[in-house]
Amino acid sequence: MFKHAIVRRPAASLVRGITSRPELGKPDYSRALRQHDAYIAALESCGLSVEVLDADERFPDSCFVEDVAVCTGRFAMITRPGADSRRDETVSILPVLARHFNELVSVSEPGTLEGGDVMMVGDRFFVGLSDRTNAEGAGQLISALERHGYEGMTVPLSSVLHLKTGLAYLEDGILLVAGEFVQDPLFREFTRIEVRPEEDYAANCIRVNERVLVPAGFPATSGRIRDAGLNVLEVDTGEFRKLDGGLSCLSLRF
Ligand code: CIR
Repeated sequence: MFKHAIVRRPAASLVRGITSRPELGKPDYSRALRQHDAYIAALESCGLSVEVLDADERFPDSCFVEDVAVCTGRFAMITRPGADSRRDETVSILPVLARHFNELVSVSEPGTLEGGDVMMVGDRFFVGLSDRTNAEGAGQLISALERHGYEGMTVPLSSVLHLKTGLAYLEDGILLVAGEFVQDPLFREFTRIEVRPEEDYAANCIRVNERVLVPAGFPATSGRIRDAGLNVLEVDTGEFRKLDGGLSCLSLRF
């Protein structure tokens, strides 16, 4: 059960954020702010108290706050983003998390880790090895997890930006899978809901208490999640998609 979420307002510098999809165009800032308002309202409707941090113009990607920390039930880890332009986003999240967690640990050099690469499945954590998260960073997280009685394992990625770009754990043994993960034997134990290739962006959903937040505009995926008996809430993230960002990236939940 999640009680809290932390989000950061998008900065106007968002238009200079990192993207692998320039053909989608630059985000429209006022539309992004409206979508962010609706995202906060969606989290609140799931019973969360949402702490809204001020925009930080120095960092165009800083609204993707999921990447700067990993929050568990027992401790939080401040990451060390692999993207150079995002490296110092962690400085301002530390005092915020210190108010919520008794124990904070940090990834140290030469480790890199981004929260989008970490998927929590009960007491187990899957950690993607990506262009942003290296073996050293994943190893530091897994050691911290093991010290706190959790388990962690790495997952090599081939084409997605982050692990949760292509996977979402929806609780109750249900895993949403897209692309390179559809046939991956590592995830055979789960009841899998497959995301069609043309809807692959919709693999980034989040289960928040009794609901599953699904990006708006992906009817096959939301239909399949509903068919599994889950309560879907659609949220428009179209402007964030232009920067490879989705529903999970926009908050820290704990
Ligand atoms: C980036 O490339 O870092 C941002 N434009 C998008 C980050 C998305 N975060 C996530 O998937 N957790």
